[in-house]
Amino acid sequence: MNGELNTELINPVEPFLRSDRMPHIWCPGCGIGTTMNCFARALIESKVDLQALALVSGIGCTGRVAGYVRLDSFHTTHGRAIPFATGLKLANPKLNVVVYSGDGDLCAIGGNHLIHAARRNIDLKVICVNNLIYAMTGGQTSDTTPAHSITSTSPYGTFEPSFNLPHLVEAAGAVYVARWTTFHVRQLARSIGEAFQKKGFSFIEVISPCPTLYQRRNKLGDALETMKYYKEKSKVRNGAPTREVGLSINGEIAVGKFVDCDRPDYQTMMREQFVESLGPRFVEPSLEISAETVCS
Ligand SMILES: Cc1ncc(C[n+]2csc(CCOP(=O)(O)OP(=O)(O)O)c2C)c(N)n1
Ligand code: SF4
Ligand SMILES: [Mg+2]
Repeated sequence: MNGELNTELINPVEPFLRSDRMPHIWCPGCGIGTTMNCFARALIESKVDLQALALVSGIGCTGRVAGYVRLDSFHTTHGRAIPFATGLKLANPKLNVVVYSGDGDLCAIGGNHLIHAARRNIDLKVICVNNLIYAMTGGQTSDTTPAHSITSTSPYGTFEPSFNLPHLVEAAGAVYVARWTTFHVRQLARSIGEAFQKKGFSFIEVISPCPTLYQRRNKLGDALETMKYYKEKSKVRNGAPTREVGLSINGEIAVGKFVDCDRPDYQTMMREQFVESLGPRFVEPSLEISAETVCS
């Protein structure tokens, strides 16, 4: 080491960021940036063709990911990332389509789209950053807030049962389901890479801290204390029955790959149906979009 800064050494994920958009809006200690780092590393490691990749987000703190990645990305309306992504995938089946959004966006307002995309086995890779609340709007109780948590809308504690997301999406038909926390950066990057190898509806839940709204109100400490908490509370349970992996306020956080199976995806089933019913009249759809199609 000669004491000089080596300017050749840049952070390997930097090329994936729109640096001109920095500084970002996320609070210090927020977990969303960590998930993005893992996502970028998964792209590097799995050598995914970036020209054939689209990323779709909804609205929320997590939804801002779409604005910060140097990829073809779309920041859609609240709860509508999955239908938007479905349209992209159907129009251009060669695309790898990633949906990257929050628990509220994907599973509350967008919950109906989530279960039907899983049922249809649309070939999407869904990354759900679950900070257990609606963060962007002030920390309201969401569909994933564990009972007895304090939130802005439940100052005396929530009491309603929350969704167990891995169980929900498996029951609806997902072919790949995993959960990690922002402490498990390597495992998360590996899972995202695996999802790129799957054809069908893949769902990765990432338990992520919102120090500003959830951690603070629930006296869970700062970002570093939350990492220690995640380390202490998580237990790797690959292959665990998803009905057993629901979250509770201070209980174990089961992490791992829970589901990895295969069944025909939506477009394969559609083609098979048309071939069967149309016989020789079936014409393979062209993926070329002509100028007339675009302009008409
Ligand atoms: C139709 C509609 N309803 C409500 C809102 C307000 N809103 C914006 S973000 C959000 C919640 C986002 O929560 P989540 O998806 O968990 O993202 P987070 O901010 O926690 O990352 C809500 C309710 C909106 N933008 N549009
Ligand atoms: S409010 Fe919470 S989720 Fe949103 S940026 Fe801040 S720490 Fe992250
Ligand atoms: Mg949220």
